Amino acid sequence: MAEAAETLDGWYCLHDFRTINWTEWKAFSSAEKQEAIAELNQLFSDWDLNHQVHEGSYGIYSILGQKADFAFMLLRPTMEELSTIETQFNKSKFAEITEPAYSFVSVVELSNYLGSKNGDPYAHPLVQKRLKPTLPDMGYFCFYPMDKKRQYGDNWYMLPMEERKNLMRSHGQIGRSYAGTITQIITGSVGLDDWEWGVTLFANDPLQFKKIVYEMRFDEASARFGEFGPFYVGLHQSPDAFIQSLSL
Ligand code: 76R
Repeated sequence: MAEAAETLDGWYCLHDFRTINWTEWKAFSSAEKQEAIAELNQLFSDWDLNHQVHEGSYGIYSILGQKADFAFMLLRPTMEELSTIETQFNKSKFAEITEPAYSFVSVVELSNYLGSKNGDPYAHPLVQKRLKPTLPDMGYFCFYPMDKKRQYGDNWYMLPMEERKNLMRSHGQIGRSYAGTITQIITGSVGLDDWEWGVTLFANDPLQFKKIVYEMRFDEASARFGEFGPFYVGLHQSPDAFIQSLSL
């Protein structure tokens, strides 16, 4: 058996994609709209408070294309908290006129391919910062799930550790050349959802998503072993902007 990679695991993560049934929203009376907006404001201000005291984080994104209209990315120390938030939202007036589009359950993950073996890796402040990330205030968001191949001949999970380390080193080098341009959060979902990882990217220029993903396609870790699910791209929205967009 190949040596298993060890993971460092941080906050749990829910990516929740929904569409809006505009016909139903427009049919709401103004009292119903007000009720829906007041509830949303309350929910968002709870999320914001949690984010300020660094007990979790959240992002609201307006999704382009027909796969979804908006997405919430929510991070919390426990699954229970995520479950509570999901139920709170589902019971809200606004949720009555939304429909599920896609969701992804995972946990923020760092692997041991490139880290040093000395001491407790969790003790490192930089590791803590990456395992409990504050979602960046960058203009654009990109999410997609992925797997590493398990096919005869190209089975990532049967490669020796040394070989996987070399491949991840090259992958990390490409990644680091986008420092300051792309912020990435890798969340692990083996045993939690249908794919092995969620890749969430943030940038101020959406073209950089295309650049990094394309460049990585030529790198062996992705070229040979990467398998990809659906891509979602969107714009970061403040709670106020999200609510404003309902009345446009
Ligand atoms: O965590 C680190 O910074 C160390 C280096 C590193 C690891 C171990 C790293 C760096 N990644 C790691 C692991 Mn990554 N990453 C992706 C994608 O579209 C594609 O082809 C792949 C999707 C992108 C865009 C990306 C970006 N990475 C992983 C893993 C887990 C693999 C495993 O355990 O087998 C996956 C699935 C994955 C996928 N990666 C970086 C980036 C970027 C931008 C970096 C540099 C981060 C930085 O140092 O700032």
